[in-house]
Amino acid sequence: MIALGAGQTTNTAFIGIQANHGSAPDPLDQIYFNTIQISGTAGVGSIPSFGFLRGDLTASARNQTIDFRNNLITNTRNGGTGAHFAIANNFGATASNTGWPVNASNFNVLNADAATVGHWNGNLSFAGWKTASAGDGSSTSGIAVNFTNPAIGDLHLNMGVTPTQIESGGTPIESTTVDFDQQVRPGPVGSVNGGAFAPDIGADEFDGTYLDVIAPNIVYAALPNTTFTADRTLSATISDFSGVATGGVAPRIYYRKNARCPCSHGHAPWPAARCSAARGPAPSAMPILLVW
Ligand SMILES: [Ca+2]
Ligand SMILES: [Ca+2]
Repeated sequence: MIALGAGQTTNTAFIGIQANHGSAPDPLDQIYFNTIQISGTAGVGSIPSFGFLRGDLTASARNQTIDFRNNLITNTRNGGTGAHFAIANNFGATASNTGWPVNASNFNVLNADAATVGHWNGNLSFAGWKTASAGDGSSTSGIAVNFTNPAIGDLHLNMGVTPTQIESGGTPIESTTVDFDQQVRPGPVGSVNGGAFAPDIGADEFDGTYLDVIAPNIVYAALPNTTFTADRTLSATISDFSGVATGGVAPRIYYRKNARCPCSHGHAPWPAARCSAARGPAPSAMPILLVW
């Protein structure tokens, strides 16, 4: 947990984590599961601040290899004329993808002003950052984060049961099996709010409520046209990051038969059929068996 800048009005380059070293060959920086908050208001001056920066703030680029995952950054600093970034690649130098391959950064929370989420040869929005860095496709930005007591650097999460992408939003990393509190990842043990199936983002594994923003994957072969009127079967495989429901809330398909109208103009509605529980290795991959 890294908390910088609270109550600091000076014109200072607050940097949560800075990868500014170099050697030959360039090293690999593996940066996982950090919670970083940069806050406060600069009274004057143009010096920027960063949650994470690769570079040394000179015109010489640093190009060590970056592996930056499962980090939670909130940069709320303001004031002065400098920008305040969540993440940056070589501020003040020409940035490149040398040492920053596709998805070098991913599964992070990158909170900062919407116009300065990232810096890669210019100030970038979250969308711009993802394009420039060719990464962070599974990251998020601009989400609510409530810490227990940020004024004293206690960045444990205090989210109640409000659904959040922080819960189970990380990706497993074999070398890191516990959190800041030595609680098991994914977890913690005794979680009751429906998450804990993947690591949480940041330093604090917590019992949050998962916010499902990733659509399920549905694979099926479309039925060909036919003149036969016998019952037909459609099989589908459905998978979802958070699992697939079974029983009374299992997926169902709506279908049309005998030219029923898919509208509400007094015609019979589309009938529906629920997937057959008999065929599936639910919940991760459950075929649908439909008969009509
Ligand atoms: Ca959790
Ligand atoms: Ca914890």
